[in-house]
Amino acid sequence: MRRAKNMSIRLLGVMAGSMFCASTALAYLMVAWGASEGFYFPGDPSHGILTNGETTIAQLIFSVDAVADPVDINNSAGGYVSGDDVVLAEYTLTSGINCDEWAYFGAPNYTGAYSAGYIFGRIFEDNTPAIGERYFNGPMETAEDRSPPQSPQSYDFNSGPGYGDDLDQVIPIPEPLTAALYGLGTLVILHRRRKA
Ligand SMILES: [Ca+2]
Repeated sequence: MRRAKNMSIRLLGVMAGSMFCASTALAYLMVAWGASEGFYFPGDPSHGILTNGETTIAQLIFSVDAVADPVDINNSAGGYVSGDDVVLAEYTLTSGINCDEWAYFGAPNYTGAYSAGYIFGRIFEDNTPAIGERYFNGPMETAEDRSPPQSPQSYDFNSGPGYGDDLDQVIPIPEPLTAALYGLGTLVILHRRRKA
C-alpha cells in the first residue's frame, strides 16, 4: 500500500514536471549576423566608412512591425532606437582589428527569446552618433523561431550582391519636447482664461 502511494506521488511529480516544462518551453531567436560586402561613404564609393583605427557600432535590432523607426539621438541608453524597435545586440567594429575600412564583418551569433516580429541591422558612421551624421539600415527580415537543434537564422546587412551599401539615412534633429510641453502649458492657461 505504502509502495503504491509512493508510486503515485512519483507519477504526480513527473506529470507536474512535464507540465512545468511545457509551460516554460522557450522559443529561440538565433541569428548569425554580419555584412558580406561592407559600406562606403555617400556619393563616394572609392573608400569605406572607416579609416584605419576608427571605430563604429553595428546593431541587430528587433521590431514588432516591419518599419525601421528613425534614430533617436536622445535615446543613447537604449541604443538610439525609437518607436517599437529594440536593440538585441551591438558589435563594435574597429578598422584594422575586427574589420577593414569597409566595415565588412561577422558578429558573434545572437541567441535570445523568440517572439513574432522582424529583425534588421543598423550601422553608424562612427561610434559617437550625432545629429546630421549618417547611418544605414539593412533589409527587414521576418524573425524566425530557430529553437535548437536548428542552425541560426542568417542575416546580411548588405542586400545588393557584389557591392557595399552607402550610409543613406541622416540622424534627424530630435522633436523639441520642451517646446511642445511649453506650448501645451500655454494652451492650458488660455483655456483657463477663457473659462474664467
Ligand atoms: Ca518598428
